[in-house]
Amino acid sequence: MDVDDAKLIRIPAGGRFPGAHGRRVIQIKASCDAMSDHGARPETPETPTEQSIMNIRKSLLALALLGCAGLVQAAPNCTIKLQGGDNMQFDQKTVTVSAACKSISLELQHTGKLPVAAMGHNIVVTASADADAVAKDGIKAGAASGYLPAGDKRVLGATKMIGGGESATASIPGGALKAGGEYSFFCSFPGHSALMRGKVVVAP
Ligand SMILES: [Cu+2]
Repeated sequence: MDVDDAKLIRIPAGGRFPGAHGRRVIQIKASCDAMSDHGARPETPETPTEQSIMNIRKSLLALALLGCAGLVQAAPNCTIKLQGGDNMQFDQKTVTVSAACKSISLELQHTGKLPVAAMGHNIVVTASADADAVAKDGIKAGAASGYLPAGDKRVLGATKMIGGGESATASIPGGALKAGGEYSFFCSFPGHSALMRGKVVVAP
């Protein structure tokens, strides 16, 4: 049987049993093998006290994680962020903002390639009851006005009309959207508002 140097060094009492040296080596080697079979010392708690300390630590960690989630939920969303592509669709059907926002940002990204004249997109926010009429009047207003009637009080917020690869931002003043009111977002490019439309839910 071969015993390597590293394991020989582990014999603490080699000098104390000169006569039984050979047997001692074999015994030590056997216990080293047993240790390496089981790998490192298992991290199971050894006493009931250790067990309960571990349980308490796990509970505290879970509480801390819950606390973080609560903070994230409590922060009001003040951004309406949408993408629209050459498929004439927004990436969302419903967005939620808070009536407590000091102002609400509109952020539009056109992920397509077509130019604004062929596949222009914007974000227009109105009361849901006004959406159809504003879209219709926008078409009358024409391309030069970005397909939106100028100075229209029904338009609560709108970005400019953009083409593929472009982005645009705008904002809605705080308080313009009331909690629980019915609001919609849509694109006012001719023919787009039926498909490119969604709900703005206003939380308190
Ligand atoms: Cu559009």
